[in-house]
Amino acid sequence: MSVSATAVAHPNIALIKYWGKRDEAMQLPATGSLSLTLGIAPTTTTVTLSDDPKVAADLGTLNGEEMRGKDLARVQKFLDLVRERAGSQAYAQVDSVNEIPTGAGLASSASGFAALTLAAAKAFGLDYSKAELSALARRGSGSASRSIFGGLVEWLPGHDDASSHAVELDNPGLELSLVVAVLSPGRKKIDSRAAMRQTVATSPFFSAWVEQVPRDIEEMKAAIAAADFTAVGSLAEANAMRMHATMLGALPPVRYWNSDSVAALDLVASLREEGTECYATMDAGPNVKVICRSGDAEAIACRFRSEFDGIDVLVSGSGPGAYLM
Ligand code: 2P0
Repeated sequence: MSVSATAVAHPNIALIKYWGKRDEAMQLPATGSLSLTLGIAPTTTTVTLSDDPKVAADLGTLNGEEMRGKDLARVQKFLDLVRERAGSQAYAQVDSVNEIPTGAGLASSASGFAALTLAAAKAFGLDYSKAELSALARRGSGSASRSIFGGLVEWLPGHDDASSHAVELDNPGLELSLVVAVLSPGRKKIDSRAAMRQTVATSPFFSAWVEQVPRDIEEMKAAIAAADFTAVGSLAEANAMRMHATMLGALPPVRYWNSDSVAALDLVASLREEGTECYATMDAGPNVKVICRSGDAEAIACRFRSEFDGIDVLVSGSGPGAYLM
């Protein structure tokens, strides 16, 4: 009988962003980061070890379609690492279902590699702590280290492979929600890994970013501890703008925004002027995510639906860490 394990993980959205690595091979980030794990749009992944000696490679499906090219190569490289740790020769079949548009700056690689980490660790018999699972997930995709945990999460930059993992933060009283305006569900033109590399190599603003982020993290942790929504939201928005400013300084510039993104940022500013306190954040894509108090989320989502014809608008509160089925 073949060994199989299934895991579920949710995307996360960074309030203080991860942008740039100090070690590409080990996936060590230039700075820490801090995120909220969402309660929507999970990835469910089943890893089945092959007991057929004719199978000589890992294979997979994503949303029912065969994985190929770069996506498959990334999964295979990750499973090579898991095999090495487990002292196994077995190849695996990976079947993954993503309930969010893949590659659209909605953190599908975070939920994807977090679910793959948990399912693969179980199937290959690695008895890992959550911190160890988080460090392993990081090797697949940096932001996946955060989706191992639920709620508010800090990814510690660490000094080596084992120490660069995420931890769950106490949340003494913030009821945060995110409204995700899916302005463009297509695959992004430049993937975040290549865009980060370009930013690190060419943006004259990158050193200022690396100096600023640790300050932003400390300030954010103090705001969370004080349950100060205004401080959390305004700092998250400022940090996202700083990240995009840093990548706009690259050569050639990395610009994920489109004209709808700018219109959405304007709408967030208008809502605030009208008395609904909310703040914007953006990742490696044109979509805008609105950080708000949970009680305001539905009204903000309604407003986005009426201002942007035909777009998907998702609402999410805080979600759980990755778990086995
Ligand atoms: C974040 N992003 O903190 C930032 C903000 C996108 C913008 O983490 O190369 O897919 O696999 O480590 O994790 C996207 O980066 O990159 C990301 P790799 P990943 O959420």
